[in-house]
Amino acid sequence: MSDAASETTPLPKLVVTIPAHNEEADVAAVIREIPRQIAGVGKVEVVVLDDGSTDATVKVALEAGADRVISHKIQKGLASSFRDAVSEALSRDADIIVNTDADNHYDQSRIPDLIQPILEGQADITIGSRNITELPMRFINKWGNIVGSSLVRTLAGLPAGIDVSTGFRAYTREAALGLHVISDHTYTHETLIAAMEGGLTIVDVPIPARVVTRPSRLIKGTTSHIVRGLRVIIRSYAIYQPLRVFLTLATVLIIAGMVPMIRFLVLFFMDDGGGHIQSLIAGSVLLLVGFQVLILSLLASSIAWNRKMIEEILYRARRNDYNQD
Ligand SMILES: Nc1nc2c(ncn2[C@@H]2O[C@H](COP(=O)(O)OP(=O)(O)OP(=O)(O)O)[C@@H](O)[C@H]2O)c(=O)[nH]1
Ligand SMILES: [Mg+2]
Repeated sequence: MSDAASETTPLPKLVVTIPAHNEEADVAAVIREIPRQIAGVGKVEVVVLDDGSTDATVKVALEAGADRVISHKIQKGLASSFRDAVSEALSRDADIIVNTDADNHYDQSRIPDLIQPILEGQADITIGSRNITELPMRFINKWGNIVGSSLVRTLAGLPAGIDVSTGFRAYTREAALGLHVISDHTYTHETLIAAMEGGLTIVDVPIPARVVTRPSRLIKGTTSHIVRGLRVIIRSYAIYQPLRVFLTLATVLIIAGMVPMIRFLVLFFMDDGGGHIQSLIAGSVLLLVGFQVLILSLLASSIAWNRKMIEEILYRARRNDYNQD
């Protein structure tokens, strides 16, 4: 690049965000491992989102060199912290945002690899996919991840192999401006479904993760984790792909209703109209419910159109807010 060109186009700024809830033992190592000089990047800053920690997370993070620590007085949850992290990074003029966890699970020295496709203009979002099948993770974490990942991948049409629940990701400023997380538990699945719907380019960057032995801050119990995970996935689909979800359901119900109905009609005409009232009832109920779901799919899709317009307005409002100097 010529001198004149480098003067006119400053190198992008990277802000690394770290959500943390009671992470005094590991957060310092994470912060220290973040490279502060990266080829192709002008400046690197670190922002920690302390979510009502009751230990020394804040003090330890500041001592380890965090540029800013934002504290929630009470624990608001990971998704809410992620929203605040993105806002803070945008208002610090980040061109690229990397999110990582505070438990030393991810290898921060690989951040340059994670952001490379973004620097090259090849990606809007990159996903640092872990070596899930080889990692000795908690049973529920591992299988929840494998099942949840393949479910979300297939339904959303994500590239094969992407680790849907990894916290190690990078976003361009534009992608971050368009992210609106609604869930309160976790943001990982929802952001990917929304990004695919928005036509963003998601690139997979396989980066092996380390084994973590400390108890999860996120998973309180197996059942509650499964229920919450399923709720997030179902809700995301109902919100982002309503026509697909409700039309599929309506088709299944209508087909299931037509089988007993046809049986009833055939027997009605062959036997001169006697009996088979059960088939008539079952068929009618299924068909009725099926057609109601069909109407619901139209309603849901018009609500989705509204949501898209609201998101467009939100995106423009945020762009105006954050891009002002
Ligand atoms: N802000 C905030 N951060 C949280 C909360 N719960 C967990 N975290 C942080 O989110 C990150 C992920 O939490 P973990 O406890 O590592 O979750 P995990 O069960 O190990 O899940 P994986 O790391 O994806 O395998 C860590 O940096 C936590 O400190 C929360 O309620 N609020
Ligand atoms: Mg973890």
